[in-house]
Amino acid sequence: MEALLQKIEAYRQEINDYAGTGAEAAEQFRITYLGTKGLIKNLMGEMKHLPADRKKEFGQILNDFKQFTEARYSALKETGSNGQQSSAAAIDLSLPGDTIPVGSRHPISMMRNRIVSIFQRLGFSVAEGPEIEDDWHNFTALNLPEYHPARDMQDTFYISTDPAWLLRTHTSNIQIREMEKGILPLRIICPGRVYRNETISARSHCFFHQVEGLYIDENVSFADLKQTLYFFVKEMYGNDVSVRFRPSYFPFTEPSAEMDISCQLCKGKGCNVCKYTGWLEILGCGMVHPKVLEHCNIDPAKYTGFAFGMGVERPALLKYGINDIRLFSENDVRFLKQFTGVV
Ligand code: 2U9
Repeated sequence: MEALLQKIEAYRQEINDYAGTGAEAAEQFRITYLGTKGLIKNLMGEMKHLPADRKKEFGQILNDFKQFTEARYSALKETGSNGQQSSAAAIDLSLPGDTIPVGSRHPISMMRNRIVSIFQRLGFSVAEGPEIEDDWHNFTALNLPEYHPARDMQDTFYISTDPAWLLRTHTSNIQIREMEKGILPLRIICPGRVYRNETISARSHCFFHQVEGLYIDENVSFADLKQTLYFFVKEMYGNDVSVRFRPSYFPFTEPSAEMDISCQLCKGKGCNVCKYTGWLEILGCGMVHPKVLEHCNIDPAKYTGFAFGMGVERPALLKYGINDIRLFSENDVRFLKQFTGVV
């Protein structure tokens, strides 16, 4: 028994002084001391040769030695392959921290937020709606005739497994859904992504972003529409900008108009951005068609309203000097990081 105890003491010293590091050394250690043919198993085998009254005492000593060896093995395993300790104790708190790259707002989000916040200051609340929509909310309720070209498969993405559903072609479905709730007056601004089956190029994409607005109450007139949009333009483009309305046609508004601002780049003199007209088309608008009100159970004899819609991509291209619309959706950090710190 005494000889065995001396052996254990010697091993304890050996283990304490074990100089190996890294995964390979740890495995070698395990095989030597803790393995099925290792030293501890060997010592356990000696138990049967001891007198019965000393077995318990030896068992306790051996158990204690085994725990010590296992603890040393755990510490060795934590040693990195380069021999450096990776445990919490090895962390050098005086080193500078890792740099976390600062993200940026997407230019489309920045432009959308600018537009939306101007209307919020006029009392419009933000409303949102589904991007996958049915025919009623995207077309029929908006007075689009059955054979309107926009309904064509060439222009609209229908869900192939169930063509009763489609990807909305404008955010007007939001206004229909809000009007259907039957709570008036209604003053909402509706931002969102829309989808159209168009050939992708530097100038157009199969999805883009819109902001639309709707105001319905008693006695809302075209004069209200004009003053609201004048305010928007001054806030958005500055006080020195000129505005013009041109008559237009949309199935969901009557009368309808398009609004232009004087070209910001050439100050109205004419350049390649405004195609030498001096004007930039920025939005469409009009008085909500009585049929659209009726479709949403609103009495057109009592209520009137105006609506407008604009794309977000074009003003973002102009403001940030971007020449290719595809950059907005490619998630290239070299492009996106240029907007860090921009508001
Ligand atoms: C309801 C009633 C009327 C929204 C409107 C426009 C005119 C318009 C275009 C601008 C550029 C779409 O992104 S774009 O291609 N929009 O010209 N949008 S009036 O009229 C509505 C909407 C909802 C219930």
